[in-house]
Amino acid sequence: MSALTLLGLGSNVGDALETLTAAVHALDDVDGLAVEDVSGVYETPPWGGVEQEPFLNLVVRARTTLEPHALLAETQLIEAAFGRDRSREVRWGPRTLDIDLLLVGEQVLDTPTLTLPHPRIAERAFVLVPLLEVLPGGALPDGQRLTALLAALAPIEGIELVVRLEDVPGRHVIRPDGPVGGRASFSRPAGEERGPW
Ligand code: A4P
Ligand code: MG
Repeated sequence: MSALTLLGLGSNVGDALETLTAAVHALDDVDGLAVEDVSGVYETPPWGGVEQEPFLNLVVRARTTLEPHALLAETQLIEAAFGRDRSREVRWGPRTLDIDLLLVGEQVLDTPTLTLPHPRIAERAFVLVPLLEVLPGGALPDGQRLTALLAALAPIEGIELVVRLEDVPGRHVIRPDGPVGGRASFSRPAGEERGPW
């Protein structure tokens, strides 16, 4: 049985677009994780009070057979592979790559190393805007609708769609077994009337 998982990616150090593109590929290469869809890439004002460059953010929707801590271990390996050095970081400061586990199925967890859903989804338009793109009609496990959470943050300023990865020449995000042609290689499943869970 696989679980639907939503991962939030952010970068504001180095070539953020290059990093995010490569990170999506790296996620898809993880055994037990298959990327289904990727949101647009958004430029977002820094959240959290640290003065720093704007971020690029996107959200990945994937299926996973990994249990959440194993998934976190994989995402942290990818963060490290992109040069992230946690020992030199300021909280909510600049990042070459941050990967947050936003949702893993309907799991609710609160352990020293992993909290699910991610505890700051509701405060972050930079998460909710791309998340809604790949999970329209989505809700948190406690039933709160993502649209309601985003509406509560209004007015939202400074979040701009920069590009879709599939539209960047030479940076196509292509699944080896994906469809040929079409808009996105990570296609949305047809007819999701019942909601994604
Ligand atoms: N951890 C617990 N739960 C989770 C989870 N659901 N997903 C633990 C991922 N990690 C989780 O992570 C610290 C520890 O949290 C991990 O070792 C893991 O065991 P972290 O990424 O260093 O920091 P954090 O405390 O999780 O903070 P958070 O909320 O992820 O924020 P960051 O990463 O510090 O924020 N502004 C914009 N516009 N866009 C951004 O992407 N990013 C940051 C960096 C600040 N401002 C931003 C952005
Ligand atoms: Mg994080």
